Amino acid sequence: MVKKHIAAVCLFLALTPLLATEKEPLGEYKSRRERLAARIKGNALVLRAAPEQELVKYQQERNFYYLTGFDQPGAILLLDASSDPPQEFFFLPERNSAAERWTGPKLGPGADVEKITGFARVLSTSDFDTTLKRASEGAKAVYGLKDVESDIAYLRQTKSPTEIALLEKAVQITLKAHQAAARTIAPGAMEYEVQAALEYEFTRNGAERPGYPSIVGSGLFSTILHYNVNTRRMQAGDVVVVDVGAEYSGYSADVTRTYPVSGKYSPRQREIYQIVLDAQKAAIAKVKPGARISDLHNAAMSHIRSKGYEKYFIHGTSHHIGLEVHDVGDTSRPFEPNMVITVEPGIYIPEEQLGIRIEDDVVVTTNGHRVLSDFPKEISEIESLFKR
Ligand SMILES: [Mn+2]
Repeated sequence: MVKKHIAAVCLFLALTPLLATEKEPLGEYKSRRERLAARIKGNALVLRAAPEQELVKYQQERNFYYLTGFDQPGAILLLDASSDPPQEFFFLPERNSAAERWTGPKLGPGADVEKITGFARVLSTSDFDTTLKRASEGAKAVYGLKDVESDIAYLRQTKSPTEIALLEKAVQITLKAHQAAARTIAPGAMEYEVQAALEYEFTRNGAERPGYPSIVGSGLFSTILHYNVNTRRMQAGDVVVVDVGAEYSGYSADVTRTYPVSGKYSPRQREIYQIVLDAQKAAIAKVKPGARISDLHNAAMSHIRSKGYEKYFIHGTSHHIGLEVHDVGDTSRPFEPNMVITVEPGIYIPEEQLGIRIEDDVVVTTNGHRVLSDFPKEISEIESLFKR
């Protein structure tokens, strides 16, 4: 018995590094499955883990991860919401020692794994067909991912305390990356040098990857919203838009600052920068329960319009962040506490090679909001970063 227990602990220790860098308590995933089951009462649901691809870093399908916290290929979740109470089954492929020599040890079905995954029943995928057949007898329908996407998106829009902690960690890493970016930006430096410096901070601080391709756009490219080629040599007098976000334990930050390449904004750059900054502050001030993304956009737009730059503000002001950087869900839904959004107005004037965007990540609180990305954004603060 003792021997068996030691074997289980060894297996657990050996496999722990294969799971996500940081997870939520297993009960959190379970409560999501319960909430989803309540929404699809009377039906059964089958969700499959993302397949493994050769020489591609494994990334679990986001909804599957949200419901299970499990990030290995081959798994299947069966949620039978036709029985009362709902029943859940988790299936794993039998371990394959030959394959594991290529891609490392995996979890297989069995009692030890039930403790690690938080599922009461972890079966072999070879039992899936018969289990599904039994479960679907009493079900109105057997749903797949497409059928429940909007239900899961609804759940994903409000974050648990641990999700907010993971997002805060992603933001903190991203702010270190912005420090590194500001240190690297100089006349004559390449945009990709800035990208390298900031992504080095991502990796060395435990981020899995950039949450989206890092944007380092100088000169004319400051006006291209999703420029990510990053091959231009920066010139004195340019501004450079740095729009980046670390992905930490699955959660992506999204923070933008616009820096002066020579360390000091020109009078014209200051003028436009201040308009964007004031628009951003006006939008952030609107963040509270009950408000909507459209309220933020109206606040930012009305300031920019009052200064005559309406036609140069060509994108939305805000989106949710989470397991995806443009996170899922209804964008017209009124805010609730623990939603996390970006606030990011911008003005882009291609004929002047001048683009300014300022973006922060903000969590909705019970009576207002809290800005997670506490990083210099006043003109004098940004210029101070460059005094070296
Ligand atoms: Mn964004």
